[in-house]
Formats: sequence, C-alpha cells, structure tokens
Amino acid sequence: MTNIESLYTYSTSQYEAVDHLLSMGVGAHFAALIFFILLSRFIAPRYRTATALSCIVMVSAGTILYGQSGLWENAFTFDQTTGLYTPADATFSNGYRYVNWMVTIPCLLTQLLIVLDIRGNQLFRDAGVLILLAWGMIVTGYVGQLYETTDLMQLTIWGAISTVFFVAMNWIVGTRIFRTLPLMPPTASGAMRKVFWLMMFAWTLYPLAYAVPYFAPSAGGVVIRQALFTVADVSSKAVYGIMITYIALQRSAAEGFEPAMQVNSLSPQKGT
Ligand code: RET
Repeated sequence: MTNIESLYTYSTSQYEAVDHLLSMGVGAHFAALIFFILLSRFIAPRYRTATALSCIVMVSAGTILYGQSGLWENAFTFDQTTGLYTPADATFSNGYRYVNWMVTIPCLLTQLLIVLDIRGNQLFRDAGVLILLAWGMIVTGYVGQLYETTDLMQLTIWGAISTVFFVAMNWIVGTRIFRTLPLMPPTASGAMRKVFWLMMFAWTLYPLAYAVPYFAPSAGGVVIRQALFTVADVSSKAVYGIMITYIALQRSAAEGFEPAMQVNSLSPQKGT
C-alpha cells in the first residue's frame, strides 16, 4: 500500500464525495474538450496549436480521472454491518496522476509560450528548459509520494527537491509572461496577467495535496486531498485552457483573422 487512501474506512458520505468529485472531473474535462473543438476555427493558424494542445490535455486528464474513479470504486467494499466502506483487495493510488502530468504539463507550458507568441528557436529552448524542470519536479514528487504511508522523512526530502524544480519553473514562466505583456494587444494582456495568477493558485494546490499525509492522515484528510486535486485539475487545465483560447481569439482578431465564411446555398448570392 503506497497511498493513505487505502488505509482508512469511509462513511458513505465521505466515500461518495470522493466518487462524485472524480466523476465531476471527468465530465468537466470532456465538456471543455467540445468547447475547444468548436472554437478552434475562430483562431488564427498561428495560435491554433495552443487550443489543439488543450484538446490533448482534456482527453489525457479526462481519461486518467475516469480511471481514478473506477479505481476508487474497486478499492472499497460496503460493509452492511458497520455501514462503512472498508478497504478491498485492490488498492487506490494517486501515482497515475503524477505519471499523467509528464504528458499534460508539457502541453500546458507549450500552449502558454504559443499565445505569448514565442517562436522558432526561442520556443524550442524555452519549452525544453520548462519541460525538463517540470519532469524533474514530477519524478521527484512521484518517488516521494511512494513513501507517504511508511516514511514521512522521505516524503519531506523528495517534496523539498521537487519544490526547487517547481520554483525555478514558475520563475521562468513569470519572467516570460511579464516581459511579453507590453507587447500584447491590450485586449489580451489583462487576461494573460490573470492566467499567471490562476497558474500560481491552481498549481500550488498539488503540493498541498501531496502534503495531506502530514497534516490530516485520516479519512477526512483523504476527502480534502481529492477535493484539492479536483479544484486544481479543473482550474489548471479546463479554466486555464479557456483563458488561453480567449487570448488566442483576441490576438487572432487583433491581427485581422476572420474564419472562413459559411456558404449558405439558400440565400441569394451578392450581385444576382
Ligand atoms: C509535487 C510534489 C511535491 C512538491 C511539488 C509538487 C508539484 C506539483 C505540481 C503539479 C501540477 C500539475 C498540473 C497538472 C496538469 O495536468 C509533484 C506534488 C511542488 C505543480 C498542472
């Protein structure tokens, strides 16, 4: 057993709260996927990759959350005599999330650089450095969470190393955003500033969820942890993607992009 989730018994409301949070996460990501697909034709090709990356993130995160809810349902059985959900043979693990971030975080970082209009070699270099820092953060965090039920010292050490990567990554993200703001159309720069603060808020919820075994090693703590994960997921991926797409739309409009007109065969053509 590697995660504290598998240690406790849950009241029906605690068990259901987690189950419902995970299902809500699945729904939010697939709903946002439709939104991104529908809006992509209104975005100039120069920025469209940003929205396409959101589609990848939605499918990847939505799928992992679907897996998490199945895992949760299999990991506990209802005990008629006590009225509680007790651990079954299968164990629940948050580790799948960490591995999934290896895919989603590079997409989130790259789409940011694209709407900042960082291009060519600069895009390659910035994305490369950010992705390596993100992977360093994830791998060390993944190793740390393996110890959360056995050795809190290891959890601390790996968490601290992971945080060094996290801070370095945020520093670069912040400098890129604030350096580019004056060059952006005014309609987009306000939203970009909000994107920065949304990232700082949402991304910080993940280390808080990691630290739950310190401050609330209990069934209630597990509910708090899964709630933190869900708020973090919906805001760092779906809401963030909507804001990135909004910026891409504003930049497209500012550069005079118009989506191809629909031909309506029933209305009379001009000049006839
Ligand atoms: C870990 C380990 C403890 C220290 C820190 C962490 C940071 C995790 C972050 C995750 C972000 C995930 C996102 C996923 C999107 O799909 C690894 C929990 C600092 C920042 C944005």
